[in-house]
Amino acid sequence: MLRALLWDVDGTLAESERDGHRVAFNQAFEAMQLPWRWSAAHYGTLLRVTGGRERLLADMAGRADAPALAVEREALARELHRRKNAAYAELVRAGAVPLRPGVRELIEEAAAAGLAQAVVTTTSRANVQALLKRHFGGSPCGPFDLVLCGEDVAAKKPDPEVYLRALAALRLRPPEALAIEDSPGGVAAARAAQVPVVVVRSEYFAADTVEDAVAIGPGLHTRQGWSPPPHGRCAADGRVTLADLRRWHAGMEHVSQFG
Ligand code: XBP
Ligand code: MG
Repeated sequence: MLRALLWDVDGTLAESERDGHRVAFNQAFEAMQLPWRWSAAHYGTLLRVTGGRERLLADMAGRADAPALAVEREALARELHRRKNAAYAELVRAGAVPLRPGVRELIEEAAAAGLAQAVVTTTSRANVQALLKRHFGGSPCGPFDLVLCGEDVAAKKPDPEVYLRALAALRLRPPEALAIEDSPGGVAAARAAQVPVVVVRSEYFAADTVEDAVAIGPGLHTRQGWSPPPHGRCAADGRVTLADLRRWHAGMEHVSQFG
């Protein structure tokens, strides 16, 4: 039986990367008088590295004008990341990072039905708090019972640690939960923790092959384009409902590969 939804953040709750984190990284480069700027396309490649600080270090490894010593690169990445997170929070406050359509409705529906809900993300706590404050106000956790972030784990996704911690904190067995993810790394993390996953395609992972999801589709705002297709009654606005998630979850209809 489905008892909890475990929500990824970047790409799932919000399309936060291209117009949020990427813009904020570029603002941090500018503020530190560095000539580096990440294009939308280059950022797509860099997203294969999870974690903003780790992403900065991966990019510096390929730059002739990055500091030569590892210790200097570490210090620069830390400072850039701190500035990036501050700039990202400002962008979120200004409304540059909306929730993806259908997200709020499903969160509210699941809460009304008594499901536990957690955030399970590799992003930093400051970023999640800014997003939750902007869109949900109130408590620092917003509508969620639990918020686990990059600082809460020793190993970020695709490591399953964040999922294992969420299951332990909510006292759930993996099949009692359903993860909602957008990236192959996020799906791998959930599956390594034995948690079934629904995949909502996002801008940067639209064409990636995803293995081992119970369902995959273009977003929670529509029941069109999902595999397997939802059946049964649909909401007046045509979005994916909790009943759809329950059916996918109950079916555990593992479709091994979506191109
Ligand atoms: C996505 C990420 C993060 C963000 C940047 O996490 O990989 O690294 O791009 O966040 P998820 P930080 O999809 O699990 O939410 O700079 O705070 O690391
Ligand atoms: Mg994601």
